[in-house]
Amino acid sequence: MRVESGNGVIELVLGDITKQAVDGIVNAANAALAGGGGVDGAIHRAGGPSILEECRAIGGCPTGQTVITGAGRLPAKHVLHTVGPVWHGGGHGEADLLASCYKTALELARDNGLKSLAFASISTGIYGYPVTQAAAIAIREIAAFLAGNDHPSLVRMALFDQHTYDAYAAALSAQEQ
Ligand code: AR6
Repeated sequence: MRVESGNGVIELVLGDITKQAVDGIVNAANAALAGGGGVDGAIHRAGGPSILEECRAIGGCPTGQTVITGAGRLPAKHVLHTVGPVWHGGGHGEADLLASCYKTALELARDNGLKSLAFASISTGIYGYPVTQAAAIAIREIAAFLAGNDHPSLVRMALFDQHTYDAYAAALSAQEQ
């Protein structure tokens, strides 16, 4: 699915983020930037040890914030590591923190001159954020950013399974109306 939005395009693809040949991919990291399972593990495995070395040098990242490294052997040029909230029922600031992940990643991409950016579905795996709610926040934040900025002009969600893809497709269709 591909939709024009503000000064750019929002794209949804069903697939592996480590295969995306874009200027930046956004990893669902943890606050220690220590690597882990899920998409984080896949990115470090495919990209090689230089990404973890750069993460160690940075030291950590608070929830809702984003840092940038190189991308090692990946086809992307950079990895942006954002730290999503763990879902604790929705009453602990989770929505604002998740919105901040998308906003800070997009701003960091812009400030580094990136033209294309691909996100994984932040917080909806191990961190347990309900995907319908997470998708609505992600699409809202991306559309707001594209309305006010020239680049990155291509923002892609790389979604790993059909259920997740369908949730983002529904959120993007709702945003269009
Ligand atoms: N490409 C795209 N999406 C993927 C891939 C992939 N290769 N692999 C998994 N996903 P998760 P979180 C999807 O658990 O919930 C790690 O241990 C996955 O199906 O990776 O933010 C970190 O170190 C799901 O839809 O991230 C943290 O400790 C989405 O990516 C913690 O997990 C996010 O799932 C972060 O948990």
